[in-house]
Parts: sequence; C-alpha cells; structure tokens
Amino acid sequence: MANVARFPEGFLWGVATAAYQIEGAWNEDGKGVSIWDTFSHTQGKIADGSTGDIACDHYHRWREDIALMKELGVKAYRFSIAWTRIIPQGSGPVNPKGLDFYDRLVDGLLEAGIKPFITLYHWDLPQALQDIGGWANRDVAYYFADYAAVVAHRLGDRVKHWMTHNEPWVVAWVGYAWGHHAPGIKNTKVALQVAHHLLLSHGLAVEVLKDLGDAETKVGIVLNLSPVHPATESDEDKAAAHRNDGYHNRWFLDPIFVGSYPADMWEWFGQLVPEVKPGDMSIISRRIDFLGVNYYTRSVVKHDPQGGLLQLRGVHVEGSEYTEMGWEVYPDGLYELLVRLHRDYKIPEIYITENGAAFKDEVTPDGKVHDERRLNYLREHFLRAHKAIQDGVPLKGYFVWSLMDNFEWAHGYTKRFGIVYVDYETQKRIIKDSGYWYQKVIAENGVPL
Ligand code: IFM
Repeated sequence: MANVARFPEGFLWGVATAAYQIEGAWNEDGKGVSIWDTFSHTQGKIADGSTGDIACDHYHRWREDIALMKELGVKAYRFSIAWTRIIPQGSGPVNPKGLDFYDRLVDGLLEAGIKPFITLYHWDLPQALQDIGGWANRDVAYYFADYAAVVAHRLGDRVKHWMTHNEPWVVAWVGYAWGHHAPGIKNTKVALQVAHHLLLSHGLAVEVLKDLGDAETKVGIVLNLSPVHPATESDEDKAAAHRNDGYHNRWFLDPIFVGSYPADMWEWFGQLVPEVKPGDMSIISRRIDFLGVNYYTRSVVKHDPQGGLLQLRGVHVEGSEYTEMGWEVYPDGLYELLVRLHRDYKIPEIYITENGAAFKDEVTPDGKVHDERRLNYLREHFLRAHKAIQDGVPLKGYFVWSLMDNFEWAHGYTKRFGIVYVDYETQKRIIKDSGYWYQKVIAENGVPL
C-alpha cells in the first residue's frame, strides 16, 4: 500500500512499563522494602498523597495484561524487575517467590509470542542499601552486579534483551540533587558521585550479563535524552545550550561510548566532580549491543547568571503544544536526536525504549477514551523515527510509554500516559483510541499517511 510509511521487516513494536509503577503487592511474597515504598509512604512527597502499594495490581493481573498486549498485537514488552522481590535486602539471601513471579511472566509473554525486554533497575533501590548510603556508596555498584547475575541465571535461557539501568540522569539528579524523587536527597556533589556509581554498576553488570548469556544475548542501557536548543542565536545562549547538553546527554553518553567524561563539563563542575578510580572508565565503556533512548521532548534554554549550577534557564516556546507534564510536543527532536547519536557515537543498534505523552483522559458515555492528542503525538513521532531509519539510523524497535496508565512517581496517579486506561477503583482496563490505532500500526508494520 502506497499510503503507509512502512517500517523494516521485523521492526519490534512494543510497550513499556516499570515494576514500581504497575505491580503493587508492595509487601507480598517476601518482597523487601524499596526506597520508593519509603518515599511514597512519607507524607508530602507524592502530589496526590498516593503510593504504589496497589498501583495497577499487575502482580495479580499479569495474565490479563499479557492478554491485552496480545490483543494489541505488540511484538515486545519492556518491563523492569523489582530488585527487592529478588534480593529483599539488596544483598544476601535470594527470595525464590520473587524469581518465580518473573519466571511465570516471561513464560506467559513467550507463549503469547511477545519478546521480553528486561530493565534491571528502574529506580526502586532496596531500602536496606539506601541505609548504607544508596548509590553514593560504591559497594552498591557491586551488589547490583550480583543481583544482575541472580536474575540472568534464572531467566537468561529465555530473555535475550537486557537493559541495566533506566535513565541514570533522573536517578542521580532528581533523586539525589533536587530531592523530588526517592531517596529525596539534595546534594549536587553526591548526585555526581551517584551518577558515576550508576555508570560503574552498568559496566559491571554488562560483563555479568554477557558472561552468563549466549550468542543471542544483547545488553544495553536506557538513557533519557533530549536535543537542547538555544532560545536565541546569541553566543551566550548557544554556550548555555551546549552546557545543558553536556550535563544531560554527554555526561552519560561519553563515558559509555567514548570512555571519558566530557572535558568541558568536567571543568565546569570543578570541585563537584566525582571520584573516579583507575580502571573505572574502561569498565563503564565496555561494548554494549544497543542503546535504549527515552525521548519525550526537547529543551530550549537561555543563559542566566542566576540560573544555578549551569547558569541557564528553560524557556516556554510560544505557540507550541505542551503535554500535561508541561513538556513541549516536539517530534522533530526525535529525528534530530537519532541522527546525532548515529553520527557521533556509532551505536550498533538503537531502540526507542520510551516515547509517549500524558494528556487529560476521560471515559466518555460510550465507555471509550478518545485520546486524539496522544494518537497524534505518537503518529508524528513514529514518522520521525521512520525518517531516521530511511537516513541510515539502525533503529530496531519502538516501545510506547506506556502500556497502561500508572503511578507517575512524584505526580502519583494524576498523569496518564497509557494507551490503555486504568480505572484505579475497579482496576478495569479500557483500550484507548490511541491503543486501537497502535494496533493497526503494528498489524500494518507502518503508519497510515
Ligand atoms: O514514567 C516515567 C518512566 O518511569 C521513566 N521515563 C519517563 C516516564 C514519564 O515521566
């Protein structure tokens, strides 16, 4: 059919979620307490006072959720493992019931013809490890590698795609510098040390996963990346944009793909830079098979001497559409980012591991959710991905964030990202219009024009 932007054969259309955001069952079957259990149980931390105690109750409804994915026709499912289900105290004894849960989930997915893509760390650190300093403590990087080994031992015969971390930038900055996320620490120097330990733990886990895997095993990491544009063409604004890019994108990309921190940012951070031990950078830059890219928006910034550490501030773009998160809808940024990653870092394979949007949704009297803005958002982004592939970017798959509405961290349940609506009172799932549209895209392996 001519009126379809067709994707390459075998392109992996998927959906993504994360353990704390959907599972619930926060204290069942031997699970330990995570920093998000502690954080959400602390008054004043979550906008609507909610917790992930029940969330989407996926821990009990996983069969129904696999059936939903099957109905949508998705080829792959990206989910994360709760470290506290596997090793409740972070290190030490393994909890067999936790492993059993993911074992059943993986088998269920494979039976439904859906490829499992596992993220090992999507922010829910065992509280027992926070009690020894969390990611600021170098030992935690080694505990993470041990945990990776336990999971890979059990699931590695069936799971071939592994992601070590989800968005280490968010873990370090939002959790340890701004304190908006668990563990709620506000210390910039600590945040940079945390970022280094996260990267180190990534490299250590890559080695474990590769050693335990076979020829088919592919290992990667997921970064949240955004192109940064200057608000004006002034030299000051351009320098500010370059700094923001250094702090947000290059601080993670360069160590992983080049083996060093970006020199301009190392200098800019001055006394705040992390302690790096001999050999760390070669561990961090161990070859990986793919990069997972989470793309939602771009940043537009202006130089501002009062603008904190980076001396800049973000600006609102007149005339642009914004989502419920306050993020500008900017599909061209996805194309720009993909082409740049391919050009600057020569990454073997790329997946979009998250892309999607929060908009206000309502169930209308016909019992449906007509989320036209989300549908348009997805279509425009899919088309930019298509263009990037045509221009030579090795993009292999695309995971929509998210399969279903879920616990949006410090925003609680106030933001809905799903292509499936969740009624939290009844746990009823309703496929939104965007979900039905995605079903057609997958069936056609292309976007209707
Ligand atoms: O919900 C989050 C997800 O956990 C990580 N990436 C961004 C999403 C939307 O904010």
